[in-house]
Amino acid sequence: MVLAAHDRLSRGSARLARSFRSPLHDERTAAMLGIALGVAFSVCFLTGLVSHALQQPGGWWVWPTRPIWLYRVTQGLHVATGLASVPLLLAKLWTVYPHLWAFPPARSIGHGLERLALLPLVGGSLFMLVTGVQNIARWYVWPFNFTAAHHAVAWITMGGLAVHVGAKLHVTRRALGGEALPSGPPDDPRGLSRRGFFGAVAGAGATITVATVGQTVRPLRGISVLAPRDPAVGPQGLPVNKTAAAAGVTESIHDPAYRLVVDGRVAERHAFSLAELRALPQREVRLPITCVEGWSATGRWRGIPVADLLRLVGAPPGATVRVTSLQERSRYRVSSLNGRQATDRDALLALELNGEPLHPDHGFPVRLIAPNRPGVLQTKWLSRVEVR
Ligand code: HEM
Ligand code: HEM
Ligand SMILES: Nc1nc2c(c(=O)[nH]1)N[C@H]1C(S)=C(S)[C@@H](COP(=O)(O)O)O[C@H]1N2
Ligand SMILES: [Mo]
Repeated sequence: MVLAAHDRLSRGSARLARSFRSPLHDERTAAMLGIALGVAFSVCFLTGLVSHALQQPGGWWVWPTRPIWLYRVTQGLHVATGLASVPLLLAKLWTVYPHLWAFPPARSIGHGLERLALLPLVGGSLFMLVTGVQNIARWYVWPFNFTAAHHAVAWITMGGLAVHVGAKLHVTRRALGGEALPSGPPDDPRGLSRRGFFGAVAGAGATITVATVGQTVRPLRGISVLAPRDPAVGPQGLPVNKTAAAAGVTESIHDPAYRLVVDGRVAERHAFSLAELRALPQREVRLPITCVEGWSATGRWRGIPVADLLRLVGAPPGATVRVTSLQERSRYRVSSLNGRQATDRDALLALELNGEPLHPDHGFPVRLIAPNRPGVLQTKWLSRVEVR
């Protein structure tokens, strides 16, 4: 009886395979979409790891302060490539789904392991794209920490991908090489051709890109109708993720007793009033805010170079700096500058944006702005600068 059932399933699966005769389900299509996905996921993985490393404290990480636009490019690429992967992944899964019902499920132990690796690969890929899209749409519906889960599953997915590439290398070579494909029934002339299918997938990818990339490529903002952010919309012409009201600082930032405390390894502890800060020599720089969520926008910032302040308070050479916000509870209330970042001329304690005192939502009275860093590290509403 078991044998009879086995026989029926085998025949059923063979019949299913025969019913997918279109070239859209063949190995050449699967291999070409696979390579495109492999490249896209590698770009996402590497740029994601960069973004992760930049947010870890510790001086071991050597990331330059220049060019000032480097992180803007890597994170913009992360989100744009991830979004363009959505049609690629759907097309790939549609192409190979007849394989998923193959029976017997494993022809050998090796084949079984290869198929088991599809679980983290397919599940992980879907999870990465879904959580990524939810994150940039700021739709925080999960009970777990988004970033941590997105990061952990990235490793799992890439592990599955490595096994998959190893297992499919031979078929990929055969499918893309000059060798004749195993003879099959002729293409159905009524169906979509492979070229037409790739055209549709590429068109969907291009449409998604153009419809969203304007959140970081400003000239395209007019046509980026699906972008979560318009880089020109917000107080003083710049977007805001966390407003002063949402951060609970509307009163403390206007307190007449406000002081910016500078302490730590300094000759003497200082407490500057806003008027005293304004009286110090100022510098103006053009720098982007680059949100980890993929939007970015350039502003004209004016304030006190961190390096000047360090000299003024007698900090030792090579000192690192930790800034703290008036905001009481947030993952983003503190951030650090290593020695290289703290001595860059363009790292400012900014008091003005685009020619006006900072808007409360942009960090009034003082915020940090420094070149080539994730937006989450550009701390707003500063209360303390600690020299370490
Ligand atoms: C996110 C990335 C990827 C996903 C989710 C994915 C998913 C799948 C799935 C579910 C199958 C069907 C199961 C099977 O045939 O064993 C498959 C088959 C295949 N994949 Fe991938 N794949 C990815 C990347 C790649 C890459 C990078 C390559 C090329 C090096 C590739 C080449 C192939 C080939 C040649 C097949 C067999 C097609 C056939 O036998 O007709 N895939 N893929
Ligand atoms: C639509 C697709 C994707 C979108 C929209 C997206 C979006 C994001 C965002 C917004 C972050 C920053 C999170 C934060 O710091 O708060 C991020 C981080 C990251 N992403 Fe993606 N992502 C996508 C796909 C992928 C893929 C395919 C991979 C790898 C296979 C990947 C790997 C990572 C990694 C490793 C991080 C760093 C996490 C950390 O800082 O700990 N992402 N992604
Ligand atoms: N104290 C504090 N600073 C913060 C944040 C925050 O939530 N709290 N958000 C950060 C994030 S995620 C970004 S992208 C930038 C955005 O700066 P903007 O609102 O001036 O554009 O501020 C950063 N500074
Ligand atoms: Mo951000």
